[in-house]
Amino acid sequence: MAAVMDERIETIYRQVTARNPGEDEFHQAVREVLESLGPVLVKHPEFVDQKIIERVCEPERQIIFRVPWQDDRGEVHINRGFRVEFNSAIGVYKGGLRFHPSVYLGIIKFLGFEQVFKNALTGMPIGGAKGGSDFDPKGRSDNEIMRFCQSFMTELYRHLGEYTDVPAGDIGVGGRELGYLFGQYKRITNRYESTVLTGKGIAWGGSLVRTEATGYGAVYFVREMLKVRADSLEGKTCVVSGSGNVAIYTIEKLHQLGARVIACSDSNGVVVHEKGIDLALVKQLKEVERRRIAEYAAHHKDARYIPGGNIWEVPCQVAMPSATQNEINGKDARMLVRNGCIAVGEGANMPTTPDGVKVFLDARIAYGPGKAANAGGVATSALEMQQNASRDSWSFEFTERKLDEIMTNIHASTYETAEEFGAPGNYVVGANIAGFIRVAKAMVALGLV
Ligand code: NDP
Ligand code: 2IT
Repeated sequence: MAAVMDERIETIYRQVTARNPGEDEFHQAVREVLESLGPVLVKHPEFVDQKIIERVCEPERQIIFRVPWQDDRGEVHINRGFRVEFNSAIGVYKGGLRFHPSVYLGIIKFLGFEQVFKNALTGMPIGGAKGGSDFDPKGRSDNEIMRFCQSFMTELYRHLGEYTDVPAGDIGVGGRELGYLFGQYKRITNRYESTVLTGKGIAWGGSLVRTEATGYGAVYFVREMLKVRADSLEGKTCVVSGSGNVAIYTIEKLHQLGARVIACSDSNGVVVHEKGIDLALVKQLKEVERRRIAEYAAHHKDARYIPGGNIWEVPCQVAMPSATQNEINGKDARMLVRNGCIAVGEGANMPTTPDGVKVFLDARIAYGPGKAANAGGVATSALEMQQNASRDSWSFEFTERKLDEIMTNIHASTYETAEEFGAPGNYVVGANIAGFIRVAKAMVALGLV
């Protein structure tokens, strides 16, 4: 990554950090984008005149609200809810909801900021937003999850709309939660507007392939990066962190394309299974029974569970971080490269720390940053919106083909943009610039709003 930021951009960055104190992840995400933008300002002085960078760093609207709910024993709990509507220059606010105890404004803002450029890369008409709560769903009963979702939506509903803001899932929010959220939205508004959410169940307006989309898309992106290097996923040894939605469908597509995934994880530990991860078992444990990945080893005598283990110590050729932010640091990145890793595709958002990113770029391995590599999820959300708008539903094959095309296009545009701006092979620069330019041009066209 460029060691020196353009002086003008450095000043903007300092203003952003001063204005948003204590929001480390937001600062990190902003810095990473801003570091790429120097050459863009040279080509587009109108972006300087219109203060596009300053504007793009300030969310259009930030909503913070109280979420009171009662657990099964009758105890009252108070959580905090967020929706940060970051940018609507190219379309309605779009982005997921995260329920995790680590959530605070800085996390939601980093995710919303990333989402702006990611959504732009898809080529679809979607602006950027993110929301969520510091609610911890772990160990909660179905009824507790339902009551929490109902309380959360009781405030959030007034901010949503097919032409305003359309959330989806993220960590801790999947099909079950979206169902409860929509149930409450429908009850309050007396309108069957399933167009206000994506990632919906197939029975109530959802799209086939949305569940698989982020993982499948990330693997397509890696496939494309390897293709440029006259290589393929066939026979590659892979590790995939996490064991949630993105991890599961990353593993599925890697296996379909002839690779072998030998490790996955959760926040408690790592499972290593040299023969290849038994995905049917992971799905049963995680999607059906909602258990911990530790239980995997009880079903396979030749698998190892390492409590508190570091998945990046498992030698692999392809690494796909699919859990959370900053899960790969500089040391992990060096270990991956030393152990022969040739490609990293980020299913998670900002999973690699800045020093880790530098290691990958310096080593010139194929490194696909999250805002490009994991855009398949939100792109398929946009496909779901298209189907809802035309009251149509497409087949699995047709929708998957569209997802594949979108990911192939994102790869091509980030690759070409990196070349055009003098950083061949650097998908960080390619993604940041391609995403930014699309949003910036729209912002100029819409005037000072
Ligand atoms: P899930 O809730 O389905 O799964 C999350 C997985 O990551 C779990 O295995 C979880 O383990 C692990 N994890 C979460 N937080 C931490 C943490 N702080 N430390 C260690 N492990 C952690 O979420 P998703 O699969 O949907 O999301 C995974 C990543 O992908 C996130 O970064 C998300 O922003 C990103 N993403 C998701 C998209 C989607 O469509 N769902 C789209 C694009 C990106 P545990 O159970 O122990 O918490
Ligand atoms: O980070 C992401 O792109 C998501 N969680 C998906 C957002 C969406 O609106 O589908």
